Order: sequence, then structure tokens, then C-alpha cells
Amino acid sequence: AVVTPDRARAYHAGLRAALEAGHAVLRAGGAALDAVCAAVMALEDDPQFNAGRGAVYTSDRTQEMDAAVMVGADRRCGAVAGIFGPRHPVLAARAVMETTEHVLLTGEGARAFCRDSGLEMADPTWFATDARLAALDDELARRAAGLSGDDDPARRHGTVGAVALDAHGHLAAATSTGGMTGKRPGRVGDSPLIGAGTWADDRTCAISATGHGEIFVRWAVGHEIDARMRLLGQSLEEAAPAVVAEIAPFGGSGGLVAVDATGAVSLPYNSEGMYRAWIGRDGVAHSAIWDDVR
Ligand code: SD4
Repeated sequence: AVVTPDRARAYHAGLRAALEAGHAVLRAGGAALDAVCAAVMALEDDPQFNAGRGAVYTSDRTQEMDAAVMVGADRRCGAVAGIFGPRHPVLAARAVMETTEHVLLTGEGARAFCRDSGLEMADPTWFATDARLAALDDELARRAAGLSGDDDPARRHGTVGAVALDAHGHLAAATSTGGMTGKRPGRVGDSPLIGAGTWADDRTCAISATGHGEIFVRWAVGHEIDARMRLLGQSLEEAAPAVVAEIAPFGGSGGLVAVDATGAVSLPYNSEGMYRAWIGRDGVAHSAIWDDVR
């Protein structure tokens, strides 16, 4: 993939802004849940990423967004799938967790829930970007020509997610996405599925995944990593990169961000790159797109 220096700078700036938004919450003694929501909200507003503003298009030229949140203390979680309207889909997921007895709302019902919940709605033009429409046209043309999908992560992926450990020892994860370019309307990926693309348990880790969602669902990647830690006694750094490597041969291109109960960070990916930013136990802020750690 070709990313010009200007684009790279813009990606790093977007990543750092989200990292700072989340870290500010943690520095003030706030909850991991608030931190991951703050980080994801910043990324949802940034059209460079595939969530909220800048979400990718379905094969019908519509945008359908999925999001989830989970807190590690008691595995409370909430998610939405196939929504369009809220400026911040992650807050819709959080509202499902905090105001309903359900875990996942989809489609029309989820959209009605968003309208009724007093979430901030954005004009349809807010979400639309020429770059994502161009990527859809490209994808449809590739398919018409019998070519396989575009695996350039800058164009095809860009799901956003955040994980955090707070000063109270609690973990949280949040994920938000437009899904995959050219997806069939109604298709739901791994992001809003608890245990696949989103996971948190204070005893083990918090995880948010990006990539080819179907494989992340089939391998229940979030829960798989949790189980290896909790039941096999593996460390996050043993479990997370191993699972990400294991799914690669099955077309599971992608990666994840993860943090464990000690604050250790793991950011494995099997794709060409993965946009990521982190503050580990050393307290130093980093961001990276490919292997260009800054
Ligand atoms: C999905 N995992 O819906 C998401 C897609 C993705 O960047 O990561 N896009 O399958």
C-alpha cells in the first residue's frame, strides 16, 4: 500500500488525538469505559477511519455501522449492528449496555432505539466521504472483473477500537466500524459480537479487533485469547499474537489491540500494517501505521 508522507502524518495525528482523548480520562482517575469511549469517539469523528464519519459503504451504497463496548469487572456489554444516524455509534452501544436489559440490538429496532435514546444524530452528509465511495466503486469493479477483494488496509479496513486499564484495576474495550467495503446489506461482522471482535474481563484482558470479520467470528478471537490466559495460564503476549497468526491461513487478515490486567500491551497483526497508538507501562505515547513506530 502506498501512503504518502502527508497521509502518514495525518494518520499519526488522528491516532495521537484519540490516544490523548482516552489517556486524559485515565490521568484524571476516570473509568476505563469512559477512556475507551473517548478514544473511539475521536476516531469516529475522523473521516480517515472506517467508523462514524468515513464509514465504508455496502454494495447498495448505504452505510451500516456496528459498535460494541464491554467492561471487564462483570462482563457487562452492549452492542448495535446495522445502524445509521448517531454521530457516535459507540455511544449507542453504551446506551444498550446501560439502559436496556439486552446485549445487542440490530437493524430497524436498533435505529429506533438510537432515535429514542437522545443520542446526538448527524446529518447523512456528515458520514459520506468521496474516498469511501471511490473504494466501493473499485471493489465492485474488481468483483465484476473476477478479482479478489482489495486487501489494502488503508482502503478496505480502518475499523476503530480502544482498550484501557484504569487506576481502579478495571479493563474496558470499545469497537466501532462501518464493516467491510461492499458488504452485503445486513451483514454483521465481528466488531459488535462479544467474544469475537470485542472483549473485556478484568482477570485477563481487554481486546478490540480489526480485519476480516468473518474469521474473527469463527475463531471467537476475543474469547479465545481470554480462555488461553484464564484456563491455560498463558500471558497476553503468548496468547494474542498466536491467535492472530493462527487465523491468517484461513483468510483472517487483520489484528487487534489488547491490554492485560497488569497494563501490558499487545498489538499483533498479520496484515501489511495496522494503525495503532498506545501508552504502555512505560507511560510513553507511541503511534504506528506499518512498522514505523514513533
Ligand atoms: C468487520 N472487522 O466488520 C470489521 C471490518 C474491519 O476495518 O475491521 N474493517 O468485519
